[in-house]
Amino acid sequence: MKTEVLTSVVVVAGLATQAQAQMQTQMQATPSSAFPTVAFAGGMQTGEVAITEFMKDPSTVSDTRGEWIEVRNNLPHRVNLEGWILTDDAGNWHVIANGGNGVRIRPGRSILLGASTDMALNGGVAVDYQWSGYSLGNGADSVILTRPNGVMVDRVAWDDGVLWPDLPGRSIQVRNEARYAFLNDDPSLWCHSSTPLSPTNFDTGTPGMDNDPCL
Ligand SMILES: [Ca+2]
Ligand SMILES: [Ca+2]
Ligand SMILES: [Ca+2]
Repeated sequence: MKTEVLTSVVVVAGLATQAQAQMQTQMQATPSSAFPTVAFAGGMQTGEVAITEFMKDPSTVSDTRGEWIEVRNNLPHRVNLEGWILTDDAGNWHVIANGGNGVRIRPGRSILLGASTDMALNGGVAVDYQWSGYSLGNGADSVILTRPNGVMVDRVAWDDGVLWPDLPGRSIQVRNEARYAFLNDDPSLWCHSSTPLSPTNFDTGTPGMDNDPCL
């Protein structure tokens, strides 16, 4: 895992801002046994799970049915999100709960958290977990994933199309080589997806799969 992280950081360094170059130095200085915990503008992000794609503004279905977030397990073992908290900078929050049955992600894989698990209503997307009382703003907003003890695992905060991709009907996805909690703070490492969600839904996204290349 450690090797994979560092390799990815080196790959991305070619795209990097000065801040990322500094981050790379911090990463390499991280003790070998610990998963790297990095301080960034939004605070510490432990990064064992990372937000890798989100659909904030679906066109084919309503936002209340078609929003979703792709989250990836960057650890070499399974992670259970039950009890973790989805929140944002505006104070909205939702505790991930599944009656004690778990909301698990296999190592190196992703699951979708979203507004609806009903594929007949949500545009045909295989959402694994349905939130309530939570939504993704079409303007500036953020997604923050925290552990039950309040430790921030990842945070992604987007603007209203100034630095961030902002087209309706198209998911926003981080470069595959940058799918880590600290790198995904940089809007220049995100782009729109290009793959239609289904033969009948021309909104785009790569839910649960590697992201489309950023051209
Ligand atoms: Ca929305
Ligand atoms: Ca982040
Ligand atoms: Ca994806």
